[in-house]
Amino acid sequence: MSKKIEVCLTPALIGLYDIEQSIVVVIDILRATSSITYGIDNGAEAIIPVANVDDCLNYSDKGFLLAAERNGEVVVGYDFGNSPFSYTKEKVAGKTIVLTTTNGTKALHLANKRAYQVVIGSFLNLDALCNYLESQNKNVLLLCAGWKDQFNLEDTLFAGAVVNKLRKNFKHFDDSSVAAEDLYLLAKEDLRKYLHKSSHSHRLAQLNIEEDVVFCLQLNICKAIPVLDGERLI
Ligand code: 3SL
Repeated sequence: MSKKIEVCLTPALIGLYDIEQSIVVVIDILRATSSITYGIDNGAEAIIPVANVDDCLNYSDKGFLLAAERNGEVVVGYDFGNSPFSYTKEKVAGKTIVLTTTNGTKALHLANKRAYQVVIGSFLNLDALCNYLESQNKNVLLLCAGWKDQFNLEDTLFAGAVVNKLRKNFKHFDDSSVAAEDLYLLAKEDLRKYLHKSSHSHRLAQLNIEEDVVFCLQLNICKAIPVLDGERLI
């Protein structure tokens, strides 16, 4: 099979892609898919992504941790939100977390409806993810969660990093993947500096969570590749 890589630049465009036979990589670098990667790598039993804040409450009698973020902030009354620092070994090992976020969990739900398989990508697991994708005889769709259905820089940069790593083993690339790779090549010497231009960096800086951005841009500190199994990421 001559394998194809495509990049879906926002969840609003997902309907245009034929993903029944593709592995979909959901990408929300700041911060959902970075925190999910870190949590699973730190031994969380599962993370259940739900689309709405109220959906978390359906799980409130099961002894799970309930995590909810909207517009970058922890929703009042929940155990925590979307900061990677809430997904340390001490906090999540052996636990199931029910999580809802502004964009990341929404993208996961859209992908889960049709894809052959849904996995999680972040700079934290870049090499492990690329090794996995290389080893599979499947097309790949890199789905950028963006911000409220709009394009964003950080997810596109990561998509470009994946395209760049997989270039040798894949035959077909759509124009979005070529553009994402070009953007990555432009920014890769100093991703943090480049991302000072991004709207979400500004949003997070206003919330005083700059350290989360720095954390999420670390390369390959995790081996886990979270995968959706029914409603659970494991
Ligand atoms: O939208 C999301 O899924 C979040 O990652 C956004 S935030 O980084 O928590 O603001």
